[in-house]
Amino acid sequence: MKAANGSGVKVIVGLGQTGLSCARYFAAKDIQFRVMDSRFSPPALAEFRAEFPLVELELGGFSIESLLQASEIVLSPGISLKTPEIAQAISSGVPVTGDIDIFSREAKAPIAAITGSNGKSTVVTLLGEMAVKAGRQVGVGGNLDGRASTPALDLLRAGERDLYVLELSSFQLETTQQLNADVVTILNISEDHLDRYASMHDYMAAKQRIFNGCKHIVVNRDEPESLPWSSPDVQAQSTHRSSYGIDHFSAEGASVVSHAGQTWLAVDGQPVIAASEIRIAGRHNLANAMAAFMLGRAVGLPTDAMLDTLREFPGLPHRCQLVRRYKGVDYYNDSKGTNVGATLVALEGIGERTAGDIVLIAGGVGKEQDFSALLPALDRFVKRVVLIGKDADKIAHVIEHRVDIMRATSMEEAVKEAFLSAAVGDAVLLSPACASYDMFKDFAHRGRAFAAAVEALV
Ligand code: UMA
Ligand code: ADP
Repeated sequence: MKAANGSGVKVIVGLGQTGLSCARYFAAKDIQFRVMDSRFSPPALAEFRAEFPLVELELGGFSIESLLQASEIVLSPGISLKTPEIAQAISSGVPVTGDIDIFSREAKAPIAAITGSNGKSTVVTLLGEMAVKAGRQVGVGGNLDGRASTPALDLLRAGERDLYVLELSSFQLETTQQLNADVVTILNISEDHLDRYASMHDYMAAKQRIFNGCKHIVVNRDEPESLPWSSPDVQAQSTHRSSYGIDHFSAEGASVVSHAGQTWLAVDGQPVIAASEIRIAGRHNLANAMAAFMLGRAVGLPTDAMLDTLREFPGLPHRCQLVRRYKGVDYYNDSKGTNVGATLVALEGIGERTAGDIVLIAGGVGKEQDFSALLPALDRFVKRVVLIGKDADKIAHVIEHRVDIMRATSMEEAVKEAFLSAAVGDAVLLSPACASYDMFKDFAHRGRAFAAAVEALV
């Protein structure tokens, strides 16, 4: 691999997982590049130095001179297009792209792409499992978190595939011009990332880019936001559509029906599986199951393999996961509840199945969300909220007149407060409605801290 010291080369901005995957991709194609990151010690630094000792790195800031000389900027999702140096380079005519656009140009197999505010990882993993069960060579990656995460471009290195399943965040879609996916869906929209976007409109506009160039759209009939906008930026006019919905029945696509005294999932009006047979529980997971089924159908997966997977898939950790029952109280870890929409679903799902009340542990980085949307569910199900994290005051300001609140400075303290507040038949739920990075490495770290604190009670 040649080192790039001059101008007119690609500049990869960000040296996390995405930046490293882009570097590997360019190196394999013998394309010259350089890398910059605003941090002095970005996460992929050691791996990068080991793999590319000769490639120039600029750390500790974004140099506008280097950006203006770039033939193209390849922007990592963690960096907004509105970052002043990036915005200046764009207005000077430097083209900007992201890993997902590059991936879509290179991928030789069909792409199923999933976005939405909540449920992405569940649906992506479920669809991946369905494809495996059907004997397909599937590559699953994108915005998936933790150990499951493979940046899109790294999927191309893993040999031949006959299907790709990508989880896409609004951040990744910002730099995606033409995804050209075979099937796409926006699962749902609720407030999130309003610390990055000026408005919900901006956030939704980023998500809408998933439709560009797609062949088939799976629509959630219960969520009008899952439909493509008719705007010049969204090119999805002549695509095939199929749909699913819990509240809105349709004789075509997936619906929920009453059959033999039970709730069933129906396809094209015919019951195919009882809801009770689907292993992931709760109404939101029924929607997730239907989404995965309709996406799988669009890429030709056989029905039997998909239904078997629905019977077997246990769900992902940190999503409404029962940690244990102790002294008659159930302790649930929903650390992946990182926005108000997810916490509402958790409160409703667990509230319905709990005889007593919920003690909720919430708080963290609030991402400028409107926490008043939680009030009706707090009124209905919650006897006390234990607040943690950076935006505890902001949340308290909105909810304290309606529900009893306490503060804690660590997860151990929060769990102890919750334990003292809960009575037999109650549930303690960690569903923070916030991001975790003020106190934890990520949501999984937060979930493990909760589980450890619960075990410590015992
Ligand atoms: N950063 C800087 N300076 C830089 C570059 C990045 O401070 O020069 C910061 C960003 O602001 C961000 C962090 O570093 O806080 C990570 O950014 P990144 O773009 O380097 O991230 P990657 O390591 O490439 O990981 C990204 C996704 N992360 C984000 O979009 C923040 C991962 O999704 C994804 O798995 C990975 O690409 C592979 O596709 C994680 C995530 O948290 C799970 N996503 C957000 C979410 O789901 O809410 C969107
Ligand atoms: P994402 O990858 O979009 O963050 P996950 O599948 O990881 O989605 O779930 C994140 C959170 O959202 C969890 O707390 C989960 O209980 C909740 N959730 C999952 N599916 C849905 C859905 N369809 N609607 C609302 N909330 C959901």
